[in-house]
Order: sequence, then structure tokens, then C-alpha cells
Amino acid sequence: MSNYHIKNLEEYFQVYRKSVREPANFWEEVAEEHFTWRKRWDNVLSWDFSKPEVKWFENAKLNITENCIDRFLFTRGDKTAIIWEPNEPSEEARHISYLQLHKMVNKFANVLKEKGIKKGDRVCIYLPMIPELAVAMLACARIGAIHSVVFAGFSSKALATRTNDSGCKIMITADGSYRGSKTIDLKGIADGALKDCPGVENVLVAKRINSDIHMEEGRDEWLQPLLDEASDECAPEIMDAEDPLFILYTSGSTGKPKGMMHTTGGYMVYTAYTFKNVFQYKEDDVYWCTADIGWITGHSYILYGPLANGATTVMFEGTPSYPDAGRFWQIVEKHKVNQFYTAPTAIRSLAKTSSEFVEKYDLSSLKVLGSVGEPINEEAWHWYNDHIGKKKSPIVDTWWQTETGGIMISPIPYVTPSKPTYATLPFPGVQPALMDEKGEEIKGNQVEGRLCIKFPWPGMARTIWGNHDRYRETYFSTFKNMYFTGDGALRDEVGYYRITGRVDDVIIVSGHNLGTAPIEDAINEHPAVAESAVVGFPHEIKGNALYAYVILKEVGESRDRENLRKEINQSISEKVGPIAKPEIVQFVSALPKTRSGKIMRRILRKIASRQTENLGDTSTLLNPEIVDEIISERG
Ligand code: 6R9
Repeated sequence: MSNYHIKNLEEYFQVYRKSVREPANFWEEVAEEHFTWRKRWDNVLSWDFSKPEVKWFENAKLNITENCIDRFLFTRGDKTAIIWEPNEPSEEARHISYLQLHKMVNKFANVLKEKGIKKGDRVCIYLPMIPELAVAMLACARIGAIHSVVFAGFSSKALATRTNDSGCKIMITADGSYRGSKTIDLKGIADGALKDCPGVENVLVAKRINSDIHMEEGRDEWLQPLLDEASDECAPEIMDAEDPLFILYTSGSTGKPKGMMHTTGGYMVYTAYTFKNVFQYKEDDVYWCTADIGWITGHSYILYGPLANGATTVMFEGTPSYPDAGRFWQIVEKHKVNQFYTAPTAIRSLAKTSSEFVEKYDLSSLKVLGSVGEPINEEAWHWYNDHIGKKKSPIVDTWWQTETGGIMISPIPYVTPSKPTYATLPFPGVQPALMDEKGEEIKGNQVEGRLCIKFPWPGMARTIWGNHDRYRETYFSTFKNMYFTGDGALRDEVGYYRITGRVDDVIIVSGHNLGTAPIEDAINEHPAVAESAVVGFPHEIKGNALYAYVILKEVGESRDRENLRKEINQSISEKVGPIAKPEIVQFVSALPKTRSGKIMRRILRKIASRQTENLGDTSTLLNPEIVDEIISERG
């Protein structure tokens, strides 16, 4: 039996039991079986969640690009590594072979070196879904630089905060990007950020939309001429298993975003292992994950996990609805996609459109359907199963986080019997626990609690960049000796997990994690605003939408409310990003507060979702009368 590839349920249980009883042996066998190491580890695992400190494959040496590219050159040199599908269906797709990818990555790595980038330096990548994005990340990994990809939908302010927090010396961006029928002035947004990023010395600009942009003398350079000049050979930097590979920011429930830092060896083993099993990838399959590489799903399951298995991975520049709602299915037919991985928000929006958009295309290549990013509701699950999978392709509802690096709880297709809305069983090596409010573990089945993980796994983030105290505080202090996920979950009668949603102030809108604090900050910066509170409420397509309660400085002021709403939305777009604009802005005279001054978000959430029959105990409020006023003006 191979630990690396699970093929039936009996094997799953065997492998799982082994992974819990002898975790070090189990992961050692996986790491040995499938990867290229320059030097073996001295010790598989050492850990202490109270610090927290976790080390996997200590003192092992490797380069992840050697594992994702070089070792396949003889066996799969001409195999397509990346299929790039452009925004416009009439533009030709690109097929990049492992051999070509090798050259492209080496050239890019040499350009970075020429710009003085060395092992350990941070590189900000602010690019749309074009091949340069994947190549830039791998080029960083080639030379041991730490990439920090910022999703190309983020605003100047968000980009600047992230660039400065990680101390990036260089930024890689593009002249612009295509998103459906729109073009986006990416360089303009980058310029807006760069005026507040004194540490960035060089900016490399990829050409995508051929727009006439400002190039800052002495700072900005076009990328292509530099690549043309560079050598296509670049020896990989030999890294320690625990050397950082990348930083990726995720929203926190308070204040600034958290730069989750992932390391090299464990992340590689974990993403490769989970990819192989969750998608049951076979040699000639074509795999497509529709996420943006700017999120962890793209890092782990467009790039590193698939390439570490020598897979063919599709990278799509556009959107699900352009030129029409059939675009995803047209791409599935065109590239004969075998595994398709997307988000519930996309499924829900496509399920609303005419079934003709699906029926027009031949989807018979599909073998596995994946879902990620938020709980998938029953209706969306069935539509996905009936219309896309034709009841033949198992759905894998994969639960995980930026912090976990890879998939944690998920069915294994053709192995784990699925159950709609359930992420089902933990992956080998993953030991979940449900905790009650007193901090006790809830044992047994048919129970509900806060989801924690009891034991380290190789893909876990090691710290928050520059703020280890915050890492401990956020994840390891709520429950003793446990990693706390921030999610609630229930465990059914057979031990299947269902994730019920966040239990903190993070709201997931269309699969994007948004912290309420930065949105409230953006609202409060408006000169007319005194205070605000943002909560989530259920939304048919987006999963959750945002509801903002806003107190104006001068109550009864005769300012045009509609205009104020627009200005508030504008401020949020600029400071956080358009995705964070609230669905509803309600002006209120006060917010319900406890005696200690905390806003009672629980009540605001209920009002936003019109569940006001049972508001629970309001007697601890300082101002209980405000509740009725807010309800009556809810509209
Ligand atoms: C991979 C990713 C993490 C949060 C996570 C949870 C929610 C993700 C889910 C899910 C229910 C699933 N989430 N997958 N909830 N079922 N299958 O999305 O990472 O962007 O960091 O978000 O997303 O709330 O805590 P990230």
C-alpha cells in the first residue's frame, strides 16, 4: 500500500489511523516516496503549540522549483504544465510545457538576481491572471526570495499596506488587466500605492493591455526586454525545509491584515499530497481551479500542488460570466477538463442563469468537482451535482484556510461517500477537535462546537510576518494547546464534519474574507461619520453580504443621504477594495452597546437578517431602546 495515493475507503481508514498513531513515520514515508531532497532531514517534526513553534523535516535541503519542474524534464518535458486561457475567447490559449516553463522561470529568476534580489528578500507581485504571475512566483522560489502576492483586485491603499508590512524591495506588476468586458488600470493603482512605499526600489512591468502608462524614471522598467536578454539557466538556490517560501495576507478580525508565512518543505509535501488525493489526479488529466492565484487556493492548487505532481493545470484570466454565463463550461469542453475546482459563489450565480448555457457544452470529461471558500448550501450543491456532474462526478467540499496551507477536511472522490453540505472527513495527518465555550473538548458524535486542530500538519503557517505574538494570540491562545480556526462546525452521527461558518468578525463575501474593522475604518474616515458597525447577513448569490450601520456626527443633518452613501462606498472602494462595499447602509442615531462599551454585533446581525423575533438577552445593553428604533427604520 502506498501512503501517497489513497484508492479506497479501507485504505483511507488505515492511512488515517497510521497518521494519528505515528505521525512522524507517516509523513516521513510520504516525503520519501515522492519528492527530491538535496539532503535528508535530521528530524521529521518538533513542535510546541504554546510558543507556538513547529518545524517539519528539520535541516532537510531542497528547492521547490526543482520538485515542481526540473525533475519532470526527462519524463514529461513536452507535457503541458500550464494551459493559459485568456479573458477573450477569441484570443488563443497558450500551452506551456515543463521544458518551456523551466526556461521562463530561469530567465525571470536571472532578471530578479540582476536587480539585486537575493535569498530571503521579499518580492511583491501585483499581477492579473497572466502566465507572468505563475512564472514570477516560481522565479522567486528558484532563488530563495519570498513572494508576497497581492490579489490584483485590491486597492492602492491595501497594496501599500501589504508591501510595506512585508518590506518588499521590488514590485512586479502589469500595465493593466482584463476582467470580462472591463480593462483595469493596474499600473495606475500600483503607482498610487508606490508613492507610499519608499522601500520599493524597482518596479518591473509586464505588458498585457498595451495601454499608455506612466513609467517612473529610474524605478520602472518593462519586463519583457529584460527577460529577452536574460540567460535561461539558473541553478536553484538550496533552501532549508523551514526557510520561508511566501507570505500571503489574510483579513483579521481586527486592524491590519495578517501576513501568513509559509515555509518550503512542509508546504510542498502537504499541497502535493492533498492535491493528488483530493482530485485523484492521473497522469494525462487536465485539472482546472478557477480561483485567482492571489488567494491561497491559487497558490496551493493552481500552482504548487499540481506542478509538484507533474500535472497539467489550467490558469484562466477571465470571469465566469464573460462573454456569457457559459464561459466556464465552454472552457471545460475546449480543454477537456477532468477535475474542476470552484467556489460556491460562482456556482450560485451560474445556477441562476438559463440551463442552455450548460447544455450547449460537452462536459463528459469531468470526473471530479470541487468546492472551496465558504459553506456550500444544499441548493447549490444539488445544482452542481445534477447539471455539471450529471450525478456521476463526486463533489469534494474542501474545507481549509490561508493559514492551513492546504486542504484539511474533504471527501476523497470515489473513496469517501459524499453528503451534501458536509466537508466529511479529515485528511490523513489532520486531527480536528470541537471545543465548547468553557474550553473543553466535546467528544462523541452529533455535537457542535468551535473547530480546532490538535496536532501539527506539514502545511501549516509558521507565523504572522513580523508579529509572532499576534500569531500566538490569534490562533493558539483561545484553547490551550490547540490551533483555533475561527470556524464553527458540527460532527454528525458517523463523524462527518460540516463547517457552519465563522465565529469571529470575519465575513466571507463571495468567497473573499473580509475583516469588519478595516471596512469600519474606511467608513469612519468620512468627515460626516461619527461611528459605524459592519455585519454580515445571508445573501442568495454572495453567501453573505455586508450591512453597515452608520452614525452621523450631526444627527438630523439635512445632507443628502444618497450622496453620503455614495461617498461612503467610494471611500471603502479606495481603502479596502470594491468587493467590500456594503449592500445596505443604514443611518442610525446610536449603536446597541454593552455597559463596557462593546458593540453588540449579535443584535445587529439579527436585525440585518430580519430575524428579530428572538433577539436574546438585551438587558445587558446600555441603551436597549435603540434596538426598536433601528428595527423600525430597517426598511
Ligand atoms: C481556502 C480558503 C478560510 C475560511 C475558513 C472558512 C471558509 C473555506 C470552506 C469554508 C465552509 C468550506 N471556508 N472553505 N467554509 N466550507 N469548504 O478559502 O482560505 O480565504 O483563508 O478562507 O473560508 O470560514 O475559515 P481563506
